[in-house]
Amino acid sequence: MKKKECIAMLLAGGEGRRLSPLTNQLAKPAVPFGGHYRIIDFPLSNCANSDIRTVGVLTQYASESLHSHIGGGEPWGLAGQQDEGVSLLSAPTSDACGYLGTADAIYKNISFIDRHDPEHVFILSGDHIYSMDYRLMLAYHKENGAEATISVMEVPWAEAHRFGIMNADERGCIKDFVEKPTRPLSNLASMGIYVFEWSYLREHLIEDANNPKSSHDFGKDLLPRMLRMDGKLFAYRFDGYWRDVGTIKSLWEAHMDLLGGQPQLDLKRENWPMYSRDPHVGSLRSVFTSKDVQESLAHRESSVEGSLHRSVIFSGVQVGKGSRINDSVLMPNVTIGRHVRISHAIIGEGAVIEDGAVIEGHEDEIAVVAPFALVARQPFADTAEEASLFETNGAH
Ligand code: ADQ
Ligand code: ADP
Repeated sequence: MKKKECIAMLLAGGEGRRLSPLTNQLAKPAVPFGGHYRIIDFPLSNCANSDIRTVGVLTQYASESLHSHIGGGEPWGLAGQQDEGVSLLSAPTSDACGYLGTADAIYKNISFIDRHDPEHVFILSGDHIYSMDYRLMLAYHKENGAEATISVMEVPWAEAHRFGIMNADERGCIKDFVEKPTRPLSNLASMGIYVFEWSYLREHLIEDANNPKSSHDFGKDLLPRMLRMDGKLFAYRFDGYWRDVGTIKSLWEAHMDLLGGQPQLDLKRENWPMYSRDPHVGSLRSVFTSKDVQESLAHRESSVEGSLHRSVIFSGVQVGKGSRINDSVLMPNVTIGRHVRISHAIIGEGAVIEDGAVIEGHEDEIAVVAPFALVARQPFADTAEEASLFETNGAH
């Protein structure tokens, strides 16, 4: 096999407990997003658009949900030649512990990477919503002669403790890095997107695997170790849209970012097509104002007889007469009866909401209905508070 400039390894095995109940039976990267897509479509489309044609997808938790979505990678144009395309790399079943951490997942696939003999390897995460041209990051990495480059952005200080946080000098050279610090010393956050010189990463993966004290995680173990050993690590500043949608609130917010006349997140960028399992062109209608539908995005294969305001509707959804859906996300095949009121909520795939039911969250506490749950009308719920109580008990 001829030497490749770079390949990508896409980490998609995390359990996504904070997205529960949406992830009760789905891997986080397989959670539906944006009326037509699943979260993993974002990094896969980025690979296709950045001309990275060899992608290993590391799956573990609920791996079938990802395997059936990705298949051979044809929809992303990543099926190609024999040494190209998407390879699904599950934790070996012979190994009872599976992948012990993100670094261990890559360590256990060293032979896969070696077969492609790349100069550089991208390590990507399967649960981020963003469009990024990885070629620009690779060019920056090469210009600096870096051994590792981490994609970064400034995050609000209040959020900094959720990320890997670093300091870099004016040239971008990283001086220190702490994973999820309780008291962050900067707000320059790792986006969990890395490119490494393969021979350098390989050496560190092997040493990490032999360290019984390590938790085998990129952020907790590998990156701090590389810095201790004077590695040449650089920060690549990204200034586009990027969201880690690891929580219900952030998943809801990212959906709201799709709405309005000039959405923060535009899925229809001319030179950056989004791909998914089913063909997508023209599958979504964005409606800014009509009598009953305002600032919403709805799949063409959905039927809405009630009213929508600032909501995202996936395929197969039905909304009955007299129902009002505000600031909400209705995932595929949700059925909503008549005279239902839903606001600030995410309704999981296949759920059924019966006539007259009320599901009301608010901005600080988004209501969630589990996939395939049945929510009946609450017999005595006269106030929104009682209704949301019922919702919490009945549908989680
Ligand atoms: P986290 O988001 O907490 O922090 P983590 O839970 O390690 O990262 O998940 C990273 C990716 O790896 C996810 O896509 C997840 O699905 C996958 N993954 C987790 N465990 C896995 C396993 N055993 N096998 C395969 N895949 C697995 C990371 C960085 C931070 C950075 C944030 C940005 O560690 O430094 O700030 O991402 O979101
Ligand atoms: P046009 O853009 O000419 O109206 P399309 O069928 O391409 O025709 O799109 C119809 C609407 O659907 C557009 O207004 C656009 O906002 C939305 N849309 C189309 N494709 C996508 C997509 N991939 N992601 C999000 N929205 C899309």
